[in-house]
Order: sequence, then C-alpha cells, then structure tokens
Amino acid sequence: MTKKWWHDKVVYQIYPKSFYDSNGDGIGDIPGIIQKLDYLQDLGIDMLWLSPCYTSPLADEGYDISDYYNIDPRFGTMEDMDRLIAEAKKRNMYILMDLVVNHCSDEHEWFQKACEDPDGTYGNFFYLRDKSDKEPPANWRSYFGGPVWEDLPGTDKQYLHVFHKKQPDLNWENPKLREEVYKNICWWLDKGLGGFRIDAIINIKKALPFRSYEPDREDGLCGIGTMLKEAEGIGTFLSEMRDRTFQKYDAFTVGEVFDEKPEEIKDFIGENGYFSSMFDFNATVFGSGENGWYDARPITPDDYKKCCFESQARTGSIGFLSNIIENHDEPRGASRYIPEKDCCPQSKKLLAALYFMLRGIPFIYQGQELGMENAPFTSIDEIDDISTINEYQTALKAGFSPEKAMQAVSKFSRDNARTPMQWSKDKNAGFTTGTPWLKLNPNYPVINAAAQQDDPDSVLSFYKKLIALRKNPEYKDTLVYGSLEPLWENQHNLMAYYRKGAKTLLVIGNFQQETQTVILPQGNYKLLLNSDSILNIEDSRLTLRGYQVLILAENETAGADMKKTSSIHEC
Ligand code: TEU
Ligand code: CA
Repeated sequence: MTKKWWHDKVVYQIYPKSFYDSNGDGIGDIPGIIQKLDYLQDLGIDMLWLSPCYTSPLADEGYDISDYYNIDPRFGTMEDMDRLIAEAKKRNMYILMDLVVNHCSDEHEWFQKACEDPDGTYGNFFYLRDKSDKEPPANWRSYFGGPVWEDLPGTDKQYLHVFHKKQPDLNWENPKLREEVYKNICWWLDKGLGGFRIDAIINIKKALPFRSYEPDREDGLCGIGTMLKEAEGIGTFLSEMRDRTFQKYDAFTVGEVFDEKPEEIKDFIGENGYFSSMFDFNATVFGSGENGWYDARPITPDDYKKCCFESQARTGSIGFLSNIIENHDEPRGASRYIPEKDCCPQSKKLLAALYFMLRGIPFIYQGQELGMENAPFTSIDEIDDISTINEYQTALKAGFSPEKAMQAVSKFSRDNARTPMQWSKDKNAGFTTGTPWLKLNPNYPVINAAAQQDDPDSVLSFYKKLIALRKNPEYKDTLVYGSLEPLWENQHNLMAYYRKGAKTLLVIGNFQQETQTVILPQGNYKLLLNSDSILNIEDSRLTLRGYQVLILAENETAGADMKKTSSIHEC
C-alpha cells in the first residue's frame, strides 16, 4: 500500500454555529474557531472538518448553499477563512471544508435563473419535469418527509429535491454542472485546504428515467434508498471528480457513503479510489426504524461490537474507514451506545478507546472529547432541526401523543449534537456572551472543558492519552497500518481486539457495569493505557471493573503495573 500523508491523522469535526461565538450574537463563527485552535492543538488534532459555513439561508443549517464562493456573514468573512487556514497551518493542522454538491439552495443564483428560464442553461442544472395533473414521475419520499417534487416558482414545471424543498437537487448528468462543481473545488483547494468531507454524495446518481416503486409506508411513497439501489454508474461521476480535482492536489477526502456493496469498497476507498476514506455508519444505521425514528430499535453493547467488527472485516486492508461515534446528524455517542443508567466518565472512556483504536481514521465530533450527552428536549418548540420536526410529525401521524412523540424523537434528534459547545461553567457555558441560538444542555456546569482541562482523570485527558498513543512512534505504525483481529468475540458485553503489525497490541473493554474476567493469552504484556486507577490481574486472570478498558502491548517486558493486584470497587 502506498503511504499517504493523511493515514496517521486524527480529525475533529466542528459545527461552526455551535462551537465558539466571538462577537456575542449567539452564533459560533470562524474567528471563534481561530481562538480555539490552541485548545485543539493541545488535544492533538491534525485536521479540522468544518460543517458548511458558506453563504446560506440556513434552512438545513448551511447544507443549503446559496453561494459556493463566499462565507455566510453570520460565520465571518473570506478573510477570516483565509486566516483560519493560515493559523491552522502554523500549528501543522489542515482544514477540510464540507462539499455539498448533491443540491444547492433554492436561493442560489442557478436556481433563480432556472425559475426565470426553465428551458435555458440553468434549467438543465436541476431535475425539472413538466407539471401535469397526472401522477408525479416518481413516488419517492424525501429524506425530510413528503414527496420529492415541488413546483418551480413562476413556471409550469416541478423540480426534484431528495432533501428539503429548499435544497433542489443538482443535475449531475449535465456536464456543465459538473464543470462548475470542479471549478469550485479547485478554487478552494488553491486556497490551501487539506481537502473535503463530501456530503450526501451517494445521491448524485439517480436511476433514470424516473419511475415509481412499491410504496413502503402508508403515505404511498417510497424511500430514496430503493431508487439508489437501482442507480448505476455513480463511479463515472466520482472518478471524473477525483481526476479533475482532488487527485491533482493530493487532497484528503472522506465520503458520506451509505449502503455501498462489499464489492464496491475497493472502488470507493481502495488504492486510487474515488475518495481517501469514507465513514463507517454501520453502528449509526443499526436498528433504523422502518417507519421513522419512533420505531427505531436501541443498540446494545453486543450489537455495537458486531457492527464495528463487521465493518472492519469487510474493509480489511483495502483502505481506511473513518470511524465515528457521533456527528452533527446523530445523537451523542455516549447517550446512544452506553446504557442510560451507566453513562459516566468511566463508560465514556471505554467507548472512546474501543472505537478510537479500530483500524481507520478516528474522527472526534466537537464536545465528544468532553463526554457531552444528549440534551433533555421536552417540547418540539425547543427544536431547530428540520429532520426532527418531520420525524415528530411522522410520530404524531402514527398515533403518538405529543409527549410520546417528543420522547421518541428526542433520542435521535440531530439537535442533541448541535447544542453549544460546553467550554466552562460560566454563563452560557462560555460559548457566547449573547443569547445562544440553540438551548444549551443544562449539564454544562458539570461537563465542560475548563473543568476537565487540568484533571488527569477527565474524559478530555483520556482522549489526549488516546491521541498521544496513536502518535507514539513505537506503536504508531501498528495502530495505523496493523490488522484488526477480534478476540473472545462471543463473550457477552466484552469487546476486545488485537491490532497486529510490527507490534501486537490488545484492546480489552468490559462493556457493562458488572466486573468481568478473562484469561489472557500467554505472554508478557506492557500496560499502555488503563481507564481505571486499578489493575486486577492474578497469573493470567484479568478481572476488569465496570466499563474498564485496557490497552496492552504483547510480548514486551511487563511493566511493574501489570503484576499488581488490587481490590475491586464500583465505577
Ligand atoms: O446527510 C445526509 C443523510 O443522508 C443523512 O444523514 C440524513 O440527512 C439525516 O440523518 C436525516 O436525519 C447530509 C448532512 O450530513 C446533513 O446534515 C444534511 O442535512 C444532508 O446531508 C443534506 O445536505
Ligand atoms: Ca458570532
């Protein structure tokens, strides 16, 4: 495998609106990010992925772009952006922008021109169809609810939107549109970006001609996924985009790819794949409801382990997955993967170590390193996210009471991850001196960066240790390139695996509150990381306390700590 500059990096996702507000208007901004670069450098971060901060009406919080060449004034100016890139560079950090090109905003000039002249150049930038009294050409359900067709204002046509109606889909079949996209990508890369996270990219290839499918819910519509399974030829677009843009710059790219077939992994992220990497969503899509969030199934520790190992086995050494426990579209990982009654610093460290040591590129979403949790939303009025509002309506239609509907959707609400970053116990968690655009999580006096910064036992300090271990010259090669082999795979509530390369490392996590014992394979072990203050080992019998996680290096002279025996107490 050809070694690439990004293989050993650690990425941090910033949701600019909620990260740090530098001017007191209640909205996080780019100057705010610059002010926090030292915090990120101290954590050990190499790359920052910024969720969109381009000009946007913010109907889908920036994933609806009205000008790809400008920064939204709420987030700052292009000078701020240039300064961010330069300041990051001084700290050996790279900036990744979010590339949102499946759709733009209905306030983009292209769309405005399409409305003025649907048969002209810009009409062909979108998927337009003549409006007729007959059935629409396809009965697809948009990701945010309702049909994908909307009237094109001032015309007798309709346009397609697989997301919100303010996000008209761009017509990738049109070479002129593709040229515009490539031009924009290169324009940004010329500024010195490290690369892009590539939004919703799997949707750019539609199965044409449009047709309807068997409805999968009572609304008579069919989820986009059914159509995508039929759509062939996305590779032509993606390899063209790679060749025309990213490849020339040796940029890092991570695709938001869902539902790829095992045989396609190579095309996506193999040597000379369409992207450098793609997210592993195996655990996030687990248990998805057939009818919506209200009938989603919670995930258990055993399910979580299975999801991770499945992805690892499927990918092997073909390429590098990007590993996450949360992002701006998902609930907080700590609240999702740890049983509610057990959510505490100890279990958050376990989850951190288990996913962070997997083969792949580790991504940390803002606040994850503090162990931020889901927000206790009790009323739909507290919600900003269009997806949550749609899922709430869906639950009501299914017969849920408003309280029950709220309970059901708040577990999955995208706003869980979008509450402001918790910097300190000061007013508004130190996020803003003004009124925060979204309600803060009331737990900020306890969970915040200032409180954890100098505490060696904090979740934040544990993340720093994980990052430092990944960068430790002795183990780095094994952690980046080594294979992954599960161990004791069928042991309930235990997740353990080897990372094997020049060294052999062993990660062992007790994914439950009760203690648990394993018999270590023969050998000498050196303790590299322990989430707990004690280590209970007698001969080969290793007893782990609730949610204790260990990282060991095998066949090395055992450190004194590996011989110690201690008593067991509760987490
Ligand atoms: O998400 C694409 C996507 O398919 C899902 O994440 C889905 O939209 C979401 O989970 C619904 O609740 C990307 C972005 O990450 C997301 O924030 C945007 O809303 C979406 O694309 C449209 O740009
Ligand atoms: Ca601001």
